[in-house]
Amino acid sequence: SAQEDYKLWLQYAKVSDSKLVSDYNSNINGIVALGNSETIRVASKELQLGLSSLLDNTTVIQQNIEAENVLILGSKTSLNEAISKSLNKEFEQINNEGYIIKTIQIKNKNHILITAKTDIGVLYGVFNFLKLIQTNKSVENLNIVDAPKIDIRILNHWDNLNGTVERGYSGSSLWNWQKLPDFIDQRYIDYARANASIGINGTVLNNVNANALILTPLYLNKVEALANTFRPYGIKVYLTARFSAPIEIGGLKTADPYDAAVQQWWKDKVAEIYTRIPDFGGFLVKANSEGQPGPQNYGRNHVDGANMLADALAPFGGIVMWRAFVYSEHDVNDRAKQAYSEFVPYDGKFRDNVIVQVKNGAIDFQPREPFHPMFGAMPKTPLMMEFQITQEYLGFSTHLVYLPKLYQEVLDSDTYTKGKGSTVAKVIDGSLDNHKLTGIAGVANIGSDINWTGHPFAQANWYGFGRLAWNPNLDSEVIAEEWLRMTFSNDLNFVNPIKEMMLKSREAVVNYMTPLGLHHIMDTGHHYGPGPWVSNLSRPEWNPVYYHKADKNGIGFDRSKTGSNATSQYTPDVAKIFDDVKTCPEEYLLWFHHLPWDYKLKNGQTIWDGIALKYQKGVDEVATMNTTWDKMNPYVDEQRFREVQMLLKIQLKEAKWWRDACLLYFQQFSGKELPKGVENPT
Ligand code: GCW
Repeated sequence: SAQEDYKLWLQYAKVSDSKLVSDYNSNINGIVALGNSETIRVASKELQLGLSSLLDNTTVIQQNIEAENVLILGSKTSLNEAISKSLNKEFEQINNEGYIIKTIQIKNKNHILITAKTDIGVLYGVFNFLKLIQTNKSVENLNIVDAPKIDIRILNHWDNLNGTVERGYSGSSLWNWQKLPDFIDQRYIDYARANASIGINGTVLNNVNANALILTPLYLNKVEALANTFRPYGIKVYLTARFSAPIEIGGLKTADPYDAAVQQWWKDKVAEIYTRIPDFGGFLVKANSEGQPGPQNYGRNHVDGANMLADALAPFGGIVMWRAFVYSEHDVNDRAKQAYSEFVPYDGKFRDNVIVQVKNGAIDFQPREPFHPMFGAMPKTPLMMEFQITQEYLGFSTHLVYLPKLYQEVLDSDTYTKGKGSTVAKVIDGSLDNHKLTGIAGVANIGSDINWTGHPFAQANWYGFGRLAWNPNLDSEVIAEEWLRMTFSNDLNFVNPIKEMMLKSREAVVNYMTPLGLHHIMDTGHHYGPGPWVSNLSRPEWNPVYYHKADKNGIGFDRSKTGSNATSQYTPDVAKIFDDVKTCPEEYLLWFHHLPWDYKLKNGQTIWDGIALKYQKGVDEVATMNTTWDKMNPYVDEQRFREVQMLLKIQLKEAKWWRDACLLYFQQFSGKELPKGVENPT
């Protein structure tokens, strides 16, 4: 029902196995919550909500540990000394946000303790304890010690102040600026609960294509109300800073970062924000990219701009997340090279409280891109990851695509900057170059739709982003399984086939949209559906033909030594692999090489046949997704079952649309017949 749609992975559906229910209940005879912060209050409330609905366990909060099998929650300082000491080893293994869930004995009686160094850690522990029950795991002899590997785990909302969401496909913005600050929508609280349950600890409320008005008192008053709402859940609020704000709302003539009045304006503005929001996180900035103002407007550079804002934030502990997604209209030889060229020379020049936010690939959130060459290339600068959770180029909220597969592929990629094993994950968790400031951002797919994300399965991408932000080494398969169990059912007749469907969905979309390294051939502007043909957009790099370069001689973008030489931005070990058409992984073949239509792939097929068969394979995979889902009626409530069924039917229709459009278009150049096995255009 609509309720289930809304509840995300916090369904807390009654555990169906009665033996399990009684096992759980025998371990939970009461709750003792130590401490009286707002966070401890929401943690015990969540526990009561979860236990009553999962187990009909209506145990109440008790003052003393009298019974056996009490659930005790509280941070280290609230524990009695003996218990706290007995956990010294565990406490040493966690940071401020980590947690411990452990079966302990007090006076020979068993209890479950959920503890941490901070109350927020306790809240994370509570959600993870509930997850054990949600996924039908045992709660006997518990000994779980877990802590996040990345500090800033943050959502980026591309939400405009008028309620629209740039690249948002699930309704309008959650933030009701008109009713704030006095009206606190229950959605804000449920948003915070959902995020806290997966460890997300920050949110940028507004679009990187920024409106300076967010920094005026009128809006800051509303932002403050949201910050107050999110605080108990450990979520800090951040804002985007429009670089020209000193002119637009400050009445200054310039926004030049070298101008003393401009510097002072930002200092005053930041101080004003902190009087309202003492734990304000900082600014996210898109500057000198796609028409946004920035330091280059004044002949200054990224370092000048970022450091000016960093200096204003530093006294309060705030940070600047400065985006590397820049490309100018002037150098269009290869757009993929621009971020690296503009940023790498500045390595080591940014203040300590600046972190450079880099998209996972060098173009723009494609179904598949090789990892961004900036990862590993700026050892003296902390870099944070920017993933897109909203599916701008992957079928909006209509297509089912399980993105943690994509995220994991990027995180596991090896930069080789310090030899084998220098993965992107190690760059962003700070371990490769010893950085203290670490972060990972996801461009949110959340909106006002009842189910938050438009597609019921797009909830898994929000969930999976949070889980990988907590621990970038987690396996996307494990994440899919826990999400399915919490969101739908623990029945293996459901979990196993649907997990497989999710895991295959990412490769399916690559196959039916952009196989073998093709990219950015979506229809221009909105990026939905195929559009590999010439468009009439003014800038060449907005035109799909710029990316595939198909002609009578072949197809693909030569980024090797003989072409744009973008390969040279990778470390020599990696560059060598990509450069040589023989060693270049075939999934990136046309990303790095322009090849004749009858070039032979490893399996003996020509490029033309290979492309055609991949498109067909993508269609076939979506057909299989449909038949798999059609059998799931018994395990899913009627509404969600039908929603997914209708969406998968559209996805199949559109996978064929992609195949037919792209093959008919490319066929003009290849001049070849479709190979056997590829359906003729319908
Ligand atoms: O992917 C492109 C989008 C723009 C977006 C930009 C960016 C917010 O098409 O809508 O602007 O990237 O990341 O800045």
